[in-house]
Amino acid sequence: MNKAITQLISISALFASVSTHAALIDFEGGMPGDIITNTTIDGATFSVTNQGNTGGDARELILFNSDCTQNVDCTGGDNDLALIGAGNILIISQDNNFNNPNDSFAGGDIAVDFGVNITQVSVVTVDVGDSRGLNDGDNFLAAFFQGSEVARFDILGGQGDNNVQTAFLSGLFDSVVLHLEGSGGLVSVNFAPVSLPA
Ligand SMILES: [Ca+2]
Ligand SMILES: [Ca+2]
Ligand SMILES: [Ca+2]
Ligand SMILES: [Ca+2]
Repeated sequence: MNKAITQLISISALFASVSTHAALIDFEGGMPGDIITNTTIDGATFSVTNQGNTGGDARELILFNSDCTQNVDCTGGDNDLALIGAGNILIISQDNNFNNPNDSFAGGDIAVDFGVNITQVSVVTVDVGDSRGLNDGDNFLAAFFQGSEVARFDILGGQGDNNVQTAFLSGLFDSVVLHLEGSGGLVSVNFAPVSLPA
């Protein structure tokens, strides 16, 4: 095999391995109540810390159906997570009742480990920084490179129930953490890999 073909193949392989990691994760691949803790979706692994427990077991990351009518029929009485059109969103379960998903009032840190270096991420949230007296920056999205924080986006406080916000970060990092002081849901994660060398 000549050198040009070898290079072409290796570039193609690199492109393929990189492009598989660019993704919009919207949690439509599962069902409400599915446990997402330590699950990998499109190359990104979701985990949670500092979320407390149900009185027994650690609170799990689960899916919640946000296509419910505000003030009427959301599971677990969580009408403040209604966001018509968003379908499944990710929450920290209050009580690990997977038949009646309900987000936790106690918050926690939802980590997304991309497994590769990325350059930008957008995280859409619902009901984060609601009317519970939280201030700007109490909730935030932080980016980490090899374990060190490199950037932070402060999510606004005092925005009311059902508010939707987008946290955006760019730079070079391999994981992000969504820090929640209280209740709220993660609607989507959109991330881009490092670009190929010219
Ligand atoms: Ca709630
Ligand atoms: Ca969704
Ligand atoms: Ca709740
Ligand atoms: Ca709320």
